[in-house]
Amino acid sequence: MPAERRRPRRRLLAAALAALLAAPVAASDYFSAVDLDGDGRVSLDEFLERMGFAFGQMDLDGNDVLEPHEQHVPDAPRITRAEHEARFTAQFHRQDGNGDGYLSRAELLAPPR
Ligand SMILES: [Ca+2]
Ligand SMILES: [Ca+2]
Repeated sequence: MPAERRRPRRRLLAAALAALLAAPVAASDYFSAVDLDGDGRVSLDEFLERMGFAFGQMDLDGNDVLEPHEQHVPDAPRITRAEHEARFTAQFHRQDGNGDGYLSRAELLAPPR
């Protein structure tokens, strides 16, 4: 593995983003991080942008596939970027409780459906 792949800073960033996706961290910060234009609601584009950014940070070799070691889960199935987007598109619509095409703060922070 080339040396630049092992830079601790990059590993820490990937781990931090993995934690961000997995854990109910500081809720207001998470909402603000996803609501990129700050209009108080999260569009599908914003949601996918944020999740795509996390994908890019975890995809250490940049091949648009997350291998198990890149997901920090030994038995995780490989995930392509397209599968990742499809998964989060589906989750967006499940979270959109009132079906208006945007996630409110409450909808975004609700337990995953
Ligand atoms: Ca927004
Ligand atoms: Ca909504």
